[in-house]
Amino acid sequence: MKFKYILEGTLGLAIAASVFSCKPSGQGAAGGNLIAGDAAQKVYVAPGTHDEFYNIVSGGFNGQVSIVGLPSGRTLKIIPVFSQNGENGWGYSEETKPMLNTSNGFIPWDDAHHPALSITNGEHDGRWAFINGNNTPRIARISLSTFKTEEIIELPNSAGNHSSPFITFNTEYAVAGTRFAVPPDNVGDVPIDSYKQNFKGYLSFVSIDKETGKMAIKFQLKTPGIDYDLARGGKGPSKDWIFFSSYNTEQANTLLEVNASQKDKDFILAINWKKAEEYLAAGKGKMAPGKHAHNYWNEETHSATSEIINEVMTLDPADCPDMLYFIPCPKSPHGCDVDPTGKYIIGSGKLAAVVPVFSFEKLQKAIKDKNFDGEFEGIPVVNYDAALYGELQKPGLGPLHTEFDANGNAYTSMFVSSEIVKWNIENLEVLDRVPTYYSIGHLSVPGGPTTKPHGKYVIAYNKITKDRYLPTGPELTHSAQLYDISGDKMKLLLDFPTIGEPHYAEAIPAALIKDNIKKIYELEKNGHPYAAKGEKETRVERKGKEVHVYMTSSRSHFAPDNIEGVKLGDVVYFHVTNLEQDWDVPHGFAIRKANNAEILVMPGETATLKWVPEKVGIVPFYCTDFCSALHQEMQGYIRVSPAGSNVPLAWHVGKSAMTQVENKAK
Ligand code: RUQ
Ligand code: CUA
Repeated sequence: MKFKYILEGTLGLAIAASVFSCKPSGQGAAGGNLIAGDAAQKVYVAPGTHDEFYNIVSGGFNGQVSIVGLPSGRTLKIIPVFSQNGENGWGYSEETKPMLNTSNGFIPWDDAHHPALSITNGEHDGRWAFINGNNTPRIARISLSTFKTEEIIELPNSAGNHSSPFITFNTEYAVAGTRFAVPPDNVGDVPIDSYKQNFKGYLSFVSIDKETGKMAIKFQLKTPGIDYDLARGGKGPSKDWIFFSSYNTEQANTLLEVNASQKDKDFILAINWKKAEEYLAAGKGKMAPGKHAHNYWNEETHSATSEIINEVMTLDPADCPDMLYFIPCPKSPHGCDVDPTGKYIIGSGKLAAVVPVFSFEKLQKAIKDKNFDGEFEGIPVVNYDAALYGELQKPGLGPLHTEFDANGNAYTSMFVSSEIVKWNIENLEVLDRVPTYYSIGHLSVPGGPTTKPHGKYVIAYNKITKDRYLPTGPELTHSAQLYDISGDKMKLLLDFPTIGEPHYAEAIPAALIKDNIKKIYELEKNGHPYAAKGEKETRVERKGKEVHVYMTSSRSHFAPDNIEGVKLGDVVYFHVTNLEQDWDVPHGFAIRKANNAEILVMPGETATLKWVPEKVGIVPFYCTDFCSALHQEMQGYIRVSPAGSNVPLAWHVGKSAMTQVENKAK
C-alpha cells in the first residue's frame, strides 16, 4: 500500500477523485465553481496601493528567495541567495563572490527550501529571513531592510541540510539537521554498508547575535544515523525545546522507498536545547574537526569576506543524559509542527492514516515517570501513548505539513489526496476540507508558525501544475493558491504562479517591514576601498598587470568614459560607484563580450566587475538600467592595445583621453 501512495504521489488527483471526489468537473482556468463569489474583490489591490502581506517564498532548485505580495500574488523581487544571478551580478562581482565560498571552494548554486523569519517572544519581528541550502549544507541570513543576503554559514558533518533552518523562541538559534546520515567529514574511506557503525545524524545549533544577526555554529549534536526531515522550535511552555521529524529509522542505505518504510513508526526527536547549553557550560563539549566557510557581508564596504573555520564544538548525547528523547511517530513524518500555544506537537506522517497530536505536558510527565519503550542507540524512546494527546482520524491521504490560525485550528496539507484539511486541535475534529490544484506540498498561514498567527489566508504551494496556466512547453510554472480562512469554510480566491519550486514560505504583515526599508546607501558612509565619492576622485591606476578604474555613474554618464593604455595581458577592475542619492536610481554597467555578468549598482554603493581583455581593439561599455531620458547615451569606450605597446594610461570624460595626457605632458 505504501508503494502505491508513493507511486501515485503525482497521481494524487486520481486518488482524490475516487476517495474524496474533490476533482472538480471541468476544472479549467476558472477552477469550476469552487471560487468564492467575491474572490476578485478580495484579491484586488488597486493600482498604486500596496499588498497587505509580504510572502517570503523559497525558490527550491533556483537557490533563491522570491518576494510576493499578498493577496495579489504579484512577484515583487527575486533575492539572490545561493545561486549566481547575472541580473545584478550576485556571485559575479568581486564583492559578492566570497558569499558563495565554501570549504569546497566557490559553489554557485543550491537548493533552497525553508524560509524562517526571525521572532521575538515567538512573534514575527520583521528583522531577518533565514533559508537553507539543502545541497551544500548552508544557512543564509537575509536582511528584511535591504532584501539582500547578508551572511551565509556552511555546516560541517552535515549532508543535505533539509531540516533547516528552524528558529527558537527568541531567535537564539537557527537549528539545522542533516537529511542524509553520513560519516563525519574527517572519516575517510568506509564501506557504505558500515552505515550502522559509521554514519551519524548531526544537528547544528547556529547562534544568532541579538543585535547584528551574525551567525556562528555554537555546537553540533552527534545523534544516531537517521535522516532528519523538518523541525520546529517550541513556544510558551515548550520554548526551551526543539522538535525534529525523522525517517529511515530503519537505517537503510539502499532502496529507501521500500527499506525506510518498514517500521510502523519513525521518530520525532525532542531536544531540550537549554540543557544542551548547560552541558556546554559545564565543559561537556569537545572540539572536533569541522571545516566550514563563514561569509559575511559588510554594508559599509559593500563587500563580503569569507573565513574558513576548521573546528566545531560537539556534544555527544552519551555524555549528556536527559537532553534528547525520541517520540514514536507514525510513518515517515515530514512536518513536525508546534501549535501557537506551544502545548501541542503535530506530526504529519506522509504514509500515515492518522495525524498524531502530542502533548508537551504529557511528554514531560512521561519523561519524569521514565515511561519509555526502551532506547534507540542510547536515547530513550518515550512510550507513544504516554506522550499522545490524541489522533486526528481520517484526515485525508498523505499528511505533509500543518500550520495554525489564532483560533485553535490547524490546517494540514494532504499531498496524496490533494487538499487542505482544517481541523480543531483540542477536539480533534475535521471542520472543513478544500481541494488544491494539484498535489499540495507545504502550506502557509501568515504567522502560522508563530505564537500570534495573523491568519486571514492559507496559501497552498502545489507540486503539480498541469492545466492551471497557459502551457509553456515541458516545464510549467509552479502553482500557488490563496484561500480565505476568515470564515468557517475555506474559500479559494486566487491562483498565482511562482518562481523556481517553492517548498515552504512564510507571510508577514507588510506593516512590520515596509517602514524600515533601506532606500539608499549614504555616500559619505561608503567605506569601499575603491570608492570614488565624486567625479574628482575618478582615476585609473596600474599595479603591474592590474588596472583599477575608479569610476562613477550618475545620470547620465560614467566618469571616466574614455580609457586608453590598457594592454593585452592586463586584468581590469571596474570599480563603479553610483553617486545617486535618490531611491530607485540604480545604474548598470556592462562591457561588450565580457565573460562575466553585468553589475547593477545601487545608489551610494560601489561594485566591481573584473574583465580580462582578449583582443586588441575598442570595446564599448554602457549602462543597462534605463535611468533617464539620456540613458541610451550613458556609454563609453576602452581602448585595448597590444601587449608591450607604449600607449600611456589615460582617461577622461568630456574630452578625449589622449588630449588629457598631452595636456599633462605640457
Ligand atoms: S520540503 S515539499 Cu516539504 Cu524541503 Cu519540499
Ligand atoms: Cu544609468 Cu542608464
